Amino acid sequence: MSVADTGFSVLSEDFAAAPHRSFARLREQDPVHYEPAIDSYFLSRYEDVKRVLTDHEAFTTETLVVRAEPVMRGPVLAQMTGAEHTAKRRIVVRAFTGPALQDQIRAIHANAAELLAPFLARGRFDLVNDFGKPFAIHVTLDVLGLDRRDWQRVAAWHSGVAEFITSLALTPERRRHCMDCAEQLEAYLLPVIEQRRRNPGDDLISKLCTAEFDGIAMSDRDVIALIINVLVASAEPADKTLALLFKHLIDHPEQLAQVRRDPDLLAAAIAETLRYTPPVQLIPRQAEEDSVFAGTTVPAGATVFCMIGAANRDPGAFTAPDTFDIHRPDLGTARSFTAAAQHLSFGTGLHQCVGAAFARAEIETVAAMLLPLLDQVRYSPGFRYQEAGLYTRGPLSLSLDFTPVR
Ligand code: 2IO
Repeated sequence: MSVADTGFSVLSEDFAAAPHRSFARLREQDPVHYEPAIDSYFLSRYEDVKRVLTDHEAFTTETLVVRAEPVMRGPVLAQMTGAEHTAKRRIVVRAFTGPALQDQIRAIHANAAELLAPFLARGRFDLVNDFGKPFAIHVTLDVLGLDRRDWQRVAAWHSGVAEFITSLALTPERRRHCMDCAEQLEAYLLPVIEQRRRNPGDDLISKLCTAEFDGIAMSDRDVIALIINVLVASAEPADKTLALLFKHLIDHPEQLAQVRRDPDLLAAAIAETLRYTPPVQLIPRQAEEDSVFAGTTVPAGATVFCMIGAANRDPGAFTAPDTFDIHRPDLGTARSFTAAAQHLSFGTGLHQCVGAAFARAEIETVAAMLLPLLDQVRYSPGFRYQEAGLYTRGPLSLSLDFTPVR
């Protein structure tokens, strides 16, 4: 079925208000949805999405040349293949696992404590804007080894870069704004890179500057692209995931009580939040050959968007998929942050998220710290819940009241 048949569009206000309401209809009646205004196909079935993300011959990340490279200022990990991909991916994985991750957990703690302090005695804060967004940027700056005092500038440049990557259509004015942000971010990073090449520390930028591939150090352009890659991938989904976790727990008081009693359940609550409401809703690929899905041909050269939110709610993959349940037997919590994850919120295949273990540690650490402090946590009086975003999606704000800490 096409747009002409149903009038349905992924670009409509209706869909933007609550995408999950259309997921079942898309999977059942329009599983290869074509969107003429942006000449792209939207796949919503679990098996189809999984096929696109694991058939690296038929579906490539070539789409990132236009969807990301202009603002990343060079190639990101997801664009690479073969030996270069293996080597550079390993450098980044090493910076987000093992002993490096232990250092990061300390930084996560310190940042969370500092940012939360001013709100504790007030008994009210906006988990997205007062806390989550600055927290995500602060943690990312620490990981990269950038100056935390620059956080507001970096946050502003980051939103421009993220807007470029996560927009399905951009006006020339917005595109110019995003490019300006990317250019300013690049100008800010260049002298830092020069300094780290001379005097490396143990931060990620230094590791990128000193690493060799084929006996040759990476160029400034390559280092910049990987820094912006890490910046966007770490900062953009973090506040959304944290706020969605708290929203779901507040909306399911019995599950909140269970997590409070047994913080070991937090990992399951985070995994279920990622499955139920993935902060990254779309993953783009380019079809390299004609491919048939459910009887419909996606032509070679087409842009294909994998609808992660719809795939994660496919009844073929999860029982009672529209129910938030941290105890669901088909979740597989331990696997949920690895290559064996059943949900597709970190993607799957060769380019599966390198930061999955870091993401879990980040959200688990901050949630474990927040829960005991936010006694009687509830929505503030008059608060109206709103989500935004088709590509990355999360609460615009989450104003919470709790018993003031004295
Ligand atoms: C940054 C979209 C938040 C990635 C992207 C150009 C590449 C890649 C992703 C995720 C999440 C961001 N794509 N991370 O979907 O590195």
